[in-house]
Amino acid sequence: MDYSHRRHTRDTGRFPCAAGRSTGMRYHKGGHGAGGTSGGERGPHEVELHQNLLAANDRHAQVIRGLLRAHGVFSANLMSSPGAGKTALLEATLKRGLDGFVMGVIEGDIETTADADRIAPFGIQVVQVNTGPFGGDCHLAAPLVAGAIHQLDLHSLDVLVVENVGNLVCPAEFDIGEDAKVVLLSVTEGEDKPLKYPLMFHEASLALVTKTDLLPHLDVDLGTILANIRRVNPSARIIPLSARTGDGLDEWITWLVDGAKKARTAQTDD
Ligand SMILES: Nc1nc2c(ncn2[C@@H]2O[C@H](COP(=O)(O)OP(=O)(O)OP(=O)(O)O)[C@@H](O)[C@H]2O)c(=O)[nH]1
Ligand SMILES: [Mg+2]
Repeated sequence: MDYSHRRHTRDTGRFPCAAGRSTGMRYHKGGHGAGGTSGGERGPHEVELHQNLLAANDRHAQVIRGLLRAHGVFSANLMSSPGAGKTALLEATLKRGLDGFVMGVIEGDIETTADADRIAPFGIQVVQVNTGPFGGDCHLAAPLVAGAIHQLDLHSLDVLVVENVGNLVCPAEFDIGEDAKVVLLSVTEGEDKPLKYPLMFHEASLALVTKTDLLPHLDVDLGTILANIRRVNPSARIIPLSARTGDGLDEWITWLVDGAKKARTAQTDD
């Protein structure tokens, strides 16, 4: 078999992303040279615009980071393929509670308010952002998140969870001012995904292997999934869990609560 097409991925280092579609451009983060997003060469103007757009994103991300720190809010950016169980995890988390800490949620999707509608009954602050009106980007960029944060009362929050647009590649390329990137991989997606889509697993400090209740019905080996995540990111914390049965939920909630405590301490120290 001819594997020569693999060179494109190696050459660009990171992966193609539809980011910037609203500007008529395709770009992706990296500084890995000027390799085109689909194998073509980038001209100097395209590279410059690419860099300017990412620099603008990072400036917004820094403003968000400063704002959240000043309010003592711990923030996590949940990223995964569509349907890996991000919203179900948030529902289970809110059902269980955060030991007195208060969580707010930003829901990111291309279209619909379906996920915010699922979170709203818990009576917490939730803002839905849609990328559809801005070109339908497959990820949240910092300016959009900044707009959502301005709709929240940060004084009354301890934790802010941003559920990114379902996509296993692009969201990892954009800093949105979060304290931690969290990747979810459901056991139904197969063992090889960390190796085939390494960027998100590489960038995340926490990996949640979701839907473990389904393992008895699948031909996948949890040990192999964990080993593949570790191959890409040996230092990532990994928590297997099931939003359905609650297995692993306590460990995830403890991670969130620890983050909230640290953010509060850091705010006091400033
Ligand atoms: N069996 C089982 N099903 C789950 C679990 N978590 C989520 N699901 C199901 O998986 C499907 C997708 O879950 P969502 O929470 O909507 O996934 P998502 O990642 O938020 O999806 P997008 O926002 O569209 O990217 C739903 O049918 C859930 O009921 C779990 O722990 N076990
Ligand atoms: Mg969702």
